Amino acid sequence: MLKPMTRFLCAALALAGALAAAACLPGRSSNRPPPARMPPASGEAGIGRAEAFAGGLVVQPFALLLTDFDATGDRRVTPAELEAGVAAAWRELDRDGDGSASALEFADWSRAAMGSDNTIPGRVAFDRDASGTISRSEFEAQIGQEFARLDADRNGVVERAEMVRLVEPGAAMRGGPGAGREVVRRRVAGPR
Ligand SMILES: [Ca+2]
Ligand SMILES: [Ca+2]
Ligand SMILES: [Ca+2]
Repeated sequence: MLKPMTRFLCAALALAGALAAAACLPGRSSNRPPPARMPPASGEAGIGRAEAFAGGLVVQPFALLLTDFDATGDRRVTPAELEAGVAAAWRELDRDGDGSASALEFADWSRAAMGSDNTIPGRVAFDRDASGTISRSEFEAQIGQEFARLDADRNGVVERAEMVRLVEPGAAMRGGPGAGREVVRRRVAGPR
């Protein structure tokens, strides 16, 4: 509580001007806006924490792979670049050169090329005959299917605008390995 004299002084100052009076009010130092709310501590840069996604454009893991295929650097992946890119990717994937990609080979390659070993398409999608390994023809077929899916305007070329996808707000997002998996699954689960 303010002492009587202080209250009197404040009242007098209030007549002189609101700014001076504000300096007398306990607990209110000025008309300064409240301090900006700091973001919550996120630990390891948010890795592993589910966060509300504000919505926006996301890049799919497969699109990351396609950017590797863009040999000319014009940000478009042509059928010729696709063919050469698939051949190069297969050489990297089938590390021991035995003509098929094991689960371990796929996991290592997928992490390096698409950022995660838990992507869409994943190993199960590539292994079309469910043999447990991926043959070169299975690899080529799945890559071709994904390429065609991204080529929204069906001109045979995948451009950057076809590599991003709009995601609605509120979808769960996680950082780190497997990031965005929930979102992409929701989108891919739609019409194909
Ligand atoms: Ca192999
Ligand atoms: Ca197979
Ligand atoms: Ca296109």
